Amino acid sequence: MELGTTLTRFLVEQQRKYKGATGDFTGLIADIATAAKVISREVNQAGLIDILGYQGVENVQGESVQKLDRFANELFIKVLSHTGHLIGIVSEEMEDILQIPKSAPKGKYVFLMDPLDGSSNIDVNISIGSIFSIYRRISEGDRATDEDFLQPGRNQVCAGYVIYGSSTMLVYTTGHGVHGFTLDPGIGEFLLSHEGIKIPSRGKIYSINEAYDALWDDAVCRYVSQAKQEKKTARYVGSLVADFHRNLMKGGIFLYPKDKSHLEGKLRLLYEAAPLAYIVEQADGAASTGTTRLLDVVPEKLHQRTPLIIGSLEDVRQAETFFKS
Ligand code: AHM
Ligand code: MG
Repeated sequence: MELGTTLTRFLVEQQRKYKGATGDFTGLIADIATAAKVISREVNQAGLIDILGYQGVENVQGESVQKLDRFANELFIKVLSHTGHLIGIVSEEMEDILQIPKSAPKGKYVFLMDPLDGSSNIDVNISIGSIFSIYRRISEGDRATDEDFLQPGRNQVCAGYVIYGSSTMLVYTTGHGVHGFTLDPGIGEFLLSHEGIKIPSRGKIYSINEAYDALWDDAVCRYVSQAKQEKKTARYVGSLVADFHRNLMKGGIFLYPKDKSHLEGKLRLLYEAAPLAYIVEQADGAASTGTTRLLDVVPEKLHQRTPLIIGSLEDVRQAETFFKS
């Protein structure tokens, strides 16, 4: 489709193209885009208004929550609760499942999100992002249950992220390729900028927090030294969406393995790793725990952590040989 097409028109055309499409995603993605525009505006103004700084509370992972995290969480909930498409929401910012209120129509999907990932970077003007994932519910009845959310990533029906960077972009997949839209702030519309994104099968970049090298397993040490021998270059923002987006565009590998102080890894399976894994596979890349395809991991807990190795297909396959040996 022509570059510059609005997201709304693209969604309508996609809905026409795929038989059996109900329009559920057209509505959901349009609503996600609305929330993204508001968050984008707030992120851009964060340096101007007194919205920075920790609020003095901790989220379910025991980390400090910044004001914009909470704002983004509440905004997504407000925008998505009344669409009629969802039955429940899980967020990094909430310990339990949020049930769609009794007053609102219920739908057949569940929504998972990290409403504002990398938020410690906001006050130093580094890109941050929102990540989301959608599954068809499994349970019946008028409440979402754990089993609706504890599905392997391969069951996702939609996943995406928004990056609030030098420009704001929305990137998503519904299983028919990965498409990217750039926000034109002048007209307030997301415009098609990247259709059918494919990640190069090999990249020059490796991204890992090398400060943890003393804590790494032998496999990680050996892989990173191999990457250096191959004259790869290191890039690590420390903001997952930014590190992932750069590698998706240019080719490369991102690793957040488990180590002696992150015994299960750091990143969350359901709303950080799995959505990006679905996107990268749709872009012909790969995602792994080191030994297992990430999308095949069956979650046991809503806020479960996982090791993550993600990026260009050949780079990820090569890294896996170190973890499997
Ligand atoms: P957050 O969800 O608390 O923002 O933490 C997730 C972030 C990711 O964006 C990033 O990839 C990772 O934490 C960086 O962790 P580290 O500082 O240990 O390298
Ligand atoms: Mg996060």
